[in-house]
Amino acid sequence: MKNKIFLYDLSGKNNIRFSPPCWNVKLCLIHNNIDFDTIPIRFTEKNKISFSNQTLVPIIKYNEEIVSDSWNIFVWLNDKIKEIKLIPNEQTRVFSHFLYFWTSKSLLPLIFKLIANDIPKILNEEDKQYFIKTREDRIKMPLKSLLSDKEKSRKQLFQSLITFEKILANNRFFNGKNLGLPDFIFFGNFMWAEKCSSEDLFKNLPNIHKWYLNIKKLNRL
Ligand SMILES: N[C@@H](CCC(=O)N[C@@H](CS)C(=O)NCC(=O)O)C(=O)O
Repeated sequence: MKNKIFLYDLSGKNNIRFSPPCWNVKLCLIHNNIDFDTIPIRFTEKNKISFSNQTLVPIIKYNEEIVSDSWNIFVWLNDKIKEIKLIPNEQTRVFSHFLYFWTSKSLLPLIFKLIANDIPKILNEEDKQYFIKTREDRIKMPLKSLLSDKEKSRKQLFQSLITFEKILANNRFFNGKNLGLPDFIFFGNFMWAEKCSSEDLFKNLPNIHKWYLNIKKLNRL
């Protein structure tokens, strides 16, 4: 890459970075030694990203090119920087795309139930109000009502992660021997929980815990 990539990254109080898809993209960039800078944006700073004609992060800006949505960003990186072989074959593309949907539609909502009430603590006042309002509209109930169901949510999370726990019994990474796109897509969800909450997502999931710590250590995170 001749020039630097800019990544618009969700930020909370004290510059804390906690967005799952932003972490997925950052891990990919860091692991592949790609030169980038992040531009912090708070929930209520939509004006800063209006150039992208949508309202969510991550967004990549490279010269005049603008790419939003983590999956589109991975595909763009794969096409742009051939040397990193991010999507080396059709199987990786399909499995990774499955994981992109599964993590955002199944895993993320489960983790959300466990950490939703911790997230406002890392936001400034304006963002806190925005977050609570938009998320309560989305789940159609008060965030606080999730607190009484935590034990049930922990069991649901364990049940959905057990398949992935088993895969890691025989494979170092979801990508096989080496860290790759399926791992990047899985990783940010756990980093999100770590940044926002003290909830332990790895209870009785030693392989996933080891995988997570290993990735952090390998990439000095
Ligand atoms: N499918 C999208 C999801 C993007 C997304 O939901 N981003 C959240 C942060 S995790 C966001 O920008 N939220 C802003 C808001 O809710 O106003 C991706 O993978 O990039």
